[in-house]
Amino acid sequence: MRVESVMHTPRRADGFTLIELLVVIAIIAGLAAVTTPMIFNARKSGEKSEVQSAITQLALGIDSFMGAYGDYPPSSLEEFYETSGNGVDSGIESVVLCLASQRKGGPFHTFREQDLENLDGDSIDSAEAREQLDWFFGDDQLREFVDVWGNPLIYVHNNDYGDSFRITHERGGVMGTATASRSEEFGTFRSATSYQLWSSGPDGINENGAGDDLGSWE
Ligand SMILES: [Ca+2]
Ligand SMILES: [Ca+2]
Ligand SMILES: [Ca+2]
Repeated sequence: MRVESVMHTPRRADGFTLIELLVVIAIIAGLAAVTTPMIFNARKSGEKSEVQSAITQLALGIDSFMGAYGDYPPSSLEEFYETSGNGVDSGIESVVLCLASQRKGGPFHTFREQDLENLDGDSIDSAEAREQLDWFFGDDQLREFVDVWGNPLIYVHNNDYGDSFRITHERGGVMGTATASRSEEFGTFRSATSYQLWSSGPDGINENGAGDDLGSWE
């Protein structure tokens, strides 16, 4: 009897054998390998939906501004006022101030604090612009609307399709340039009679509306 008990795998009534434990660990590791990319993809897809939704909301505000002022926000406040900060991110800075205007039925968008950042640290000193737009921020900061990846959205009025604009490329102030997006099929400008508003997408690299960029025309 003593010999027989040694031949069998020792087993406690309240525990696992080493092999059972290894099997459980292998199953858990296998499940993690399958579910981790799924969770990553779900998160990325959720972030993209959030940015696309923010673009849609801003587009509604831009259309309301158009209704009140008879034109879309300019690609740069410099077109109407003497100054426009440092000339970087001018389009989206213009959109933020125009939609924050309290004149003619504004503000035209309800901004959340986490969506706004002054990435390039500039300000506007035009008393004329402040008087005419009367934005509700109450200061002279030229804020950018940033996506969930921390990069500013890019905006161009149809008057300026074909022009090149300086943009903040990513956090930390690396500079890049942007031009209005063209249809890959026809080579014509998208939203030809209105405006373009887009995010550089999850990769944080502006591709002028191509690649993983997310645009108002989608
Ligand atoms: Ca700027
Ligand atoms: Ca700025
Ligand atoms: Ca991109």
